[in-house]
Amino acid sequence: MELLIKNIGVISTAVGYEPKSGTGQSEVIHHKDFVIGIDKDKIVFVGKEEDAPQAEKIIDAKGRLVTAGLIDAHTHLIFGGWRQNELDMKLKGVPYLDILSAGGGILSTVRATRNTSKEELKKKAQVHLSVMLSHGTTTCEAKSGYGLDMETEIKQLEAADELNHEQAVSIVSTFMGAHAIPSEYKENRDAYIALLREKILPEIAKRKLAEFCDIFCETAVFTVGESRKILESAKKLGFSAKIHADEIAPTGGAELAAEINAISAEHLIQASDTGIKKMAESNAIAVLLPATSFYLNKPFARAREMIDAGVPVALATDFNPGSSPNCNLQLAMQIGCYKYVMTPEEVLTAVTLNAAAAVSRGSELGTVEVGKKADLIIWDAEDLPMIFYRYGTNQVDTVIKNGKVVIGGYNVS
Ligand code: IZC
Ligand code: ZN
Repeated sequence: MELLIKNIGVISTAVGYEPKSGTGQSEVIHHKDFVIGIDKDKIVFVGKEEDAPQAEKIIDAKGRLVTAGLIDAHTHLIFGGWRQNELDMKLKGVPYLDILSAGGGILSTVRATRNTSKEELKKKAQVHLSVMLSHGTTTCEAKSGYGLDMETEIKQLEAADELNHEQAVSIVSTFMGAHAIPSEYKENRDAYIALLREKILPEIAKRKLAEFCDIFCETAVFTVGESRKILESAKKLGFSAKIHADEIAPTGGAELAAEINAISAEHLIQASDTGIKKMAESNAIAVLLPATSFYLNKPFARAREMIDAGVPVALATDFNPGSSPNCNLQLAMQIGCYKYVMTPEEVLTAVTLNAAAAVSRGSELGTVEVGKKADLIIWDAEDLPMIFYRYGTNQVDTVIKNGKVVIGGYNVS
């Protein structure tokens, strides 16, 4: 065995491979005085030190908390430019969708992304990935959707694919060409939808550049009918469906997610009672984005009701230049804890096992168990509540990714 983490105060972890809902969302085990054995990229031992195999190297966790690496299941990682010019409008109360209708918002990031080379996009995203990793994110999902044409969508997805191999954070790609109607199709939205279904989606599938297909199903963006059509085409090509659903207005996105067996519906601030009930029946995961509600000064999704209804809840940053310009998942966890009134255990499940399931990685990521990938965090905290209590401060000490120390490491001998 290559590595042993010993002197751990407590290992806090969800259990298993499937997303957790209802009371299961809080079923986190707190192992006291256990060690973790790692060989290559896998966890091979969790138990008492006297039963552990010999290890070549030891990490002293100094009596602190260990959890699985965090998984950020919703980001728009690759983009050109920023949108700090919109802050003033936002403070004056100009609605997010009005900025978009006037050709700003997503469309201004589309212009910037089209005008940025793949190498520049990668350099910029690399900085964000380093920030994510230093705050404990070991896997993130990354959506395209700032190209809205074949060339730029491919440029974004290739940038994500290359970065996946060049740095420590694993990246899972989602195609989101249906993020907005591009300006050049403003008067001919059906032609853009046909382009997506007939040309761009098949090309992305052929090149295997994304596993998921997402859509901004929202008033004045894509209707439920358009979203159904696009996602049905995507499913036929082998993509799993995700939906930006009921973020700003209740359009029936949660209901659609259930109807088409989407793996997840995301945002859900305005999800209806029926939508929540149908999601629980269909096992769709609710990926909630508390930092976005905070930043846009919007209501918070009804996380408690979703959990109680039996919907598995994941939390993510929604990192993007418009509605969530922050890629620190700890902050989203803390806002989720306070504003959704989720317990530390429920939030831990939301950013580990349920987030893993939301990106189809539940069998290999998201818990501290033998057989899972050795993606682990040693926290500068003695227990799980501490992470939530000391909000706004990065409490990550050491990050281990695929069995290798990638942040910290002064305590290895
Ligand atoms: O760039 O504004 N909500 N898409 C849907 C976003 C936010 C990203 C953006
Ligand atoms: Zn989003």
